[in-house]
Amino acid sequence: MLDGHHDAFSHARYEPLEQSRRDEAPEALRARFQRDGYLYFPRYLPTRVTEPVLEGMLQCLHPHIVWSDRRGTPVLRGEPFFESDPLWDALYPDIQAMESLHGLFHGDKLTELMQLVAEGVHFVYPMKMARVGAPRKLGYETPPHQDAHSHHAGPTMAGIWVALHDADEAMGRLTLLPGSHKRGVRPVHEAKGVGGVQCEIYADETLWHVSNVRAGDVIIFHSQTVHRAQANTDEERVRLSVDTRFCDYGAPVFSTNLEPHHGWRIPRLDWEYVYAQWRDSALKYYWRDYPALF
Ligand SMILES: O=C(O)CCC(=O)C(=O)O
Repeated sequence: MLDGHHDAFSHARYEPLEQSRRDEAPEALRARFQRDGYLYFPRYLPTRVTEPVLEGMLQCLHPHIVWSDRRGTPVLRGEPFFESDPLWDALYPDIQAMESLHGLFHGDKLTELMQLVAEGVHFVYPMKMARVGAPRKLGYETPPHQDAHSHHAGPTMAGIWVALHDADEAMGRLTLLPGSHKRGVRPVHEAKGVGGVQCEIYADETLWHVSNVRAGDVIIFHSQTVHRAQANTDEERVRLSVDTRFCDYGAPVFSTNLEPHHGWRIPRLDWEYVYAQWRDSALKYYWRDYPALF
C-alpha cells in the first residue's frame, strides 16, 4: 500500500513550524529566514482576500470536489486525481484563468512580505500554481525537492505558499526541512508525484517542520529549502492551496517560468486563454519587459 516515496519518512521527526509575525523587526525576520530557510506567518491574509480564490477553485472543480460545511474543507466526490491526470488537465485551464489566483500575489499584503524578504524591489514570477491535494492518491504527493532545481533559480528566489482553508495532519500538509537551504543544490532522481523529481536527503536530516494550517496562513521558503507535501491520508477531504515564486528584481529568471503553470503540456493553456476574461488588464503581461530572462 505504501508504495510511494513517503514510506521513506517513517523515521522522520516533526516539530511545528516556527511562527513569525509581520510586526517583528525586519532584521529579526530576515535572520530567521536565513537560519531556518523559511518564514511562517499564521493567519496573515484575511479571509476576504483568500475566499475569492477558494470559491473560484471550487467552481472550477465542481462537481468533482465540493465544499463540505460538515467537514469545513473541500471534499472529493468520485475518483481521486492528481496533477497531470486527464481530469486535472481538463479542469486546470479554468483555474489558471482565475484573475483572483494571479491577483492574490500582487496584492498589498503579500507584496509587503515579499519586499521584506527581498530587502527591496522584487519580481513575482508570472507562473502561479494552484494545488489540489486529493485523498486516496498515496504516493503521488509532491516529493521532497528544492525549487532552485525545478525553477533553475538562484539564491534570491523564494517560494510563497498560501493556505486557502484550514488543513490538518491527514490532509497532505506542506512540510519543510529546516536549515536545508545551507547545503547547496542537491542531486535529484526521478520520483512519482507532482514535479516528478526528488532531491537527496542526507542521513542526519530527520527533523521536519510542519503545522496544521488555517485559511490565510502564508509560508515563504528559500529556493534551496527542501520541502514536500505529506500524504493526504484522509478518506475524502482535499487540500487546496496556491503558491508562486519571487526573486530580487533583476535576478535571472528561467524562461519556463514565463508560461502558465502546465502551459507546456496542456495545448490550450496559454496567456491568451488565461487573460481572456480578466476585468483589469494591469497585470496582463506585466513580466514581458523583465530585464533578466534566460
Ligand atoms: O503545496 C504543495 O503540495 C507543494 C508546494 C510545493 O512544493 C512548492 O510550492 O514548491
